Amino acid sequence: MGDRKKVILVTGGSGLVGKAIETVVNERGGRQEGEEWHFVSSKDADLTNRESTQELFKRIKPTHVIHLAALVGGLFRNLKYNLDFYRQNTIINDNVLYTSYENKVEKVVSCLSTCIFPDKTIYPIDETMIHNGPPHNSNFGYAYAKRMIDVQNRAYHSQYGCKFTSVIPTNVFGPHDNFNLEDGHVLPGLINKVYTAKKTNTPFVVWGTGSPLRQFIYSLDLAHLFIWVLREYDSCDPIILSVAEKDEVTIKQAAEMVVEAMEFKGEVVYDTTKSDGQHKKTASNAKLMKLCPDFKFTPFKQAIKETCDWFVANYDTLRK
Ligand code: NAP
Ligand code: GFB
Repeated sequence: MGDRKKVILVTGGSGLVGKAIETVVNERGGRQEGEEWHFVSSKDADLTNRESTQELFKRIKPTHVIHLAALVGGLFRNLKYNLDFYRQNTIINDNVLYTSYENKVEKVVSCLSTCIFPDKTIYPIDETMIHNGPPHNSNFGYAYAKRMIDVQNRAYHSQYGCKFTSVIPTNVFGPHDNFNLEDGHVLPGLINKVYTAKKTNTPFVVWGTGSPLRQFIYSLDLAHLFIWVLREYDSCDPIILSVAEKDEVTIKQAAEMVVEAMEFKGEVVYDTTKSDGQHKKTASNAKLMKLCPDFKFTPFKQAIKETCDWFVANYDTLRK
């Protein structure tokens, strides 16, 4: 990473992925000698505002940026607010990428998502398919905003030679997630609902049919991979960061894992009046595994258990 003192700015540093990277940097050997890491949230700068973005960069003077900040949500939040997801994220991304260019940041790693791929596609999906057709209608606003990061990265590279790249995580879960039932993703939603069902002796309600398929990556595993991308991955082309296709599970299987981890003994019901969203978005992690053949993902059952334990221990202060 060059020989200037490394100052790494992590936008979205207070979120699920940001806190995982902070844990790995501060507690699990992710920091290298002499590096300065800054994990920022909207309290440090509202990145939808160009001036506050520029002030943040002037203050921190980053040499590297991990760009996570975004309006983020699960299926049901996306279904309701496609315009907000498009506008807020395109504004944040333009501010962060342009300000990184203005401040001669050596490398920026931004974040896409496997839900942005074409809905009608062949499987497994790989990095070459991002723009091959419209995304699933449930989150088209978010998906197009994210796809534009890839377009901007290529444009900054071709016009100014900037080393701007991106990663494409699959569904992420772990400590510090957003456990809010309306806004959050499926695993935090299931954990929150089982906790309440257990406490109130009521049925645990899973939304949808339980048949959709997902690949889930533990936030702490993603954090290790993000740090590897920052240090070692030198292409502008995006790279999928996901567990293997074979590790894909149904929502029903995920719900059963949460029931087991939370030791819930009550009734489980499926509310099929709620949307299933995208049936599947099976992604290939072949490119990652070719570059990191020895990387080991945390077993799903262990990751779910650690997340449930974190949820129970932090119930009073977490986002719900
Ligand atoms: P999160 O927990 O909701 O955190 C979002 C972060 O962005 C927070 O730190 C938030 O700061 C910050 N932020 C939002 N609006 C901002 C603004 N206007 N100015 C400054 N900061 C702002 O999200 P996450 O799950 O960690 O997601 C991180 C990245 O991973 C995102 O780019 C997301 O698209 C991507 N991703 C997530 C998943 C997933 O399943 N979670 C899957 C694939 C990709 P505050 O705390 O101050 O609001
Ligand atoms: O994580 P999730 O909300 O989003 O998962 P997506 C939705 C799936 O889980 C649907 C089922 O099949 C839901 O019916 N589900 C069951 C639940 N119970 C629940 C629950 O309590 N909460 C939630 N949220 N779902 C998102 C994209 O798609 O993927 C985002 O919309 C983002 O943009 C994210 O990229 C990674 O996986 O369907």
